[in-house]
Amino acid sequence: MGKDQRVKFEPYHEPAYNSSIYMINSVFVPTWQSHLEFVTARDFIESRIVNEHLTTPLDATSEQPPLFDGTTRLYVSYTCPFAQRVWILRNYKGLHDKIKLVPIDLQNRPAWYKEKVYHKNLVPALEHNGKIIGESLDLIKYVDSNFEGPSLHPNDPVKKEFAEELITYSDTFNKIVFTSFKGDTVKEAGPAFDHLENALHKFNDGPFFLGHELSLVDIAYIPFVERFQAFLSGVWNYDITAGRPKLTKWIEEVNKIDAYKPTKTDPKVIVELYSSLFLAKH
Ligand SMILES: N[C@@H](CCC(=O)N[C@@H](CS)C(=O)NCC(=O)O)C(=O)O
Repeated sequence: MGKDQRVKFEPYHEPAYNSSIYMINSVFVPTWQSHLEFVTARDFIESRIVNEHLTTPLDATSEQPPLFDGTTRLYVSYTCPFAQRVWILRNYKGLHDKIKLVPIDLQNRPAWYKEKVYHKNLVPALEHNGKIIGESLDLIKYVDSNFEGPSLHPNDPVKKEFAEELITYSDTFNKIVFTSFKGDTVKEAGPAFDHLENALHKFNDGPFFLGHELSLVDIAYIPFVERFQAFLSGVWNYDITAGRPKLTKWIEEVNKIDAYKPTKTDPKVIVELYSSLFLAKH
């Protein structure tokens, strides 16, 4: 890719996803209370997701939104997998009204972001109760325990230990796969996906890592598996689901989650971006 050509960062809108802009369940059903007894907590949360128009990312020319005025803000980039973790959780817990999404253009970043908001100059960052918090894995735990809605972190000690182990492993997983892009990709990346496949066998009431309910573990992995699947298939013709039935089912179920759909990046953009990052000739 030439120096002046930039990948256009747009949130992915699935063609089958029937709306012109980022619509989730198209309408809030006013009679939900009468149906409440028939729906699970998950259905209930997803039914509360309101239509959300994603705004244009703020760039070097944009004014800073007021800081610490009582609004809770989640600073993201629409294509950042780390930010996507927190974005999915915020959607899943139905926190659209409680946590305002503030997209940042990382290619043309506003100076005030580093100077006034987050000194590390990274996304995601959460502005809450007069402080700024970063680091996506810490943030998903923070949002889960400091905001309303059912917890996505287990109480059961066995599940809790397994969850912590897998959340910690997510950094290793990412490192193995990202490193493989510069080496013998399929051979080096394969064992990382086998690790996920084996982990998904642990609780047989799946399809998720801790059983039948989505948890923070799934949320930690979703954005990265999304990108790796697109890139490995698009460039190496490597299907990460081949011979991995649990991972196949996990991806299938994850893709049904309304809270996740508007956070997805177009696979073509992933292939283009990752090709420019990892396949550049030196
Ligand atoms: N460890 C951080 C990583 C965050 C991160 O690397 N974000 C990238 C975007 S995906 C970023 O802000 N990059 C800007 C930069 O490196 O200057 C987390 O988990 O939140």
